[in-house]
Amino acid sequence: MAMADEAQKYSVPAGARAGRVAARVMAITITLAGLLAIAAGAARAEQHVFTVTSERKRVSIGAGMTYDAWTYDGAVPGPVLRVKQNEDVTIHLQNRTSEAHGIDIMAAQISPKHFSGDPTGAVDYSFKASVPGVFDYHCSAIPVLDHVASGMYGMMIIDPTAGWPNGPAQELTIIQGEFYGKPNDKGLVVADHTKMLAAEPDFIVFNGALSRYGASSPIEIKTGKLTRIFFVNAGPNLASTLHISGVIFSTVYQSGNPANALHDIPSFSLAPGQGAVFEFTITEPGDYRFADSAGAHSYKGALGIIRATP
Ligand SMILES: [Cu+2]
Repeated sequence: MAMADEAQKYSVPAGARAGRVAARVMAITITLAGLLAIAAGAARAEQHVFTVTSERKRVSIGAGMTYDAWTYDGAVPGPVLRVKQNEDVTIHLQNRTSEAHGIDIMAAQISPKHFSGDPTGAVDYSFKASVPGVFDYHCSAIPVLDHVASGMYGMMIIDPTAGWPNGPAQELTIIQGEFYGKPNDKGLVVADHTKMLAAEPDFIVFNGALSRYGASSPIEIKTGKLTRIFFVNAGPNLASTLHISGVIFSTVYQSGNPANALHDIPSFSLAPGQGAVFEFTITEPGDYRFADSAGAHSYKGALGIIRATP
């Protein structure tokens, strides 16, 4: 299961923060200049540095099939990047391929010229995570359609400064994506640009693979506790309408922003590139089917099982 706190391994180690705090405390006994320095330090936002690589990788996409993907860090989707609101974020994208790649994080309010580098060069930029929410990120190299359809997408979570209004929860991260092409006799799905342009995917998946959350590998949660799903529809072409059979979402935060709260919603649609946070509490134990409500989408793979136990 893609637990959201796995993202913390990409963040600044807690020890580094503790060291900075200790340094500030020692300075208190010195001079006025020292005190001013302390004030400046206190105002400085936490800095999160994420180093991500562009890599070609043959990945499993479920049902015995593989795909020659373009990836971040060798996986589809890429890593969950998680910070707190108002923290400073620096992105280092190291390119381990021979073609151009980039990374467009939809939480970054800066010139898009920063998102792509030279064909084989690195990409480096910084921004302030000023708006809370759950955001899509994706490759910015041309054609973007092919790069996203080939696996270059992921999720950034920006936790609100005041925390989530409904408090702690069991958290999940789910990204919906599409694959275009038929498998050959070895199960290798060959990318089909014509189908990408026609917006006719052969497979629609949660977190990169068909049947990732089937009956033999469901998402496991506890009854009676709030569950919070951070969800992004990476597309690149089709809408996603998340529904969990037997569940009405108590709260949906459009774009994952607590300022955009909706209540008692049974299903909710997201265009490509959009995200939302879904909250609910299951009381009765059982297997709960979650799916894209568009029948053709769940038929092509956008479904899974949430298993709730006491
Ligand atoms: Cu790319």
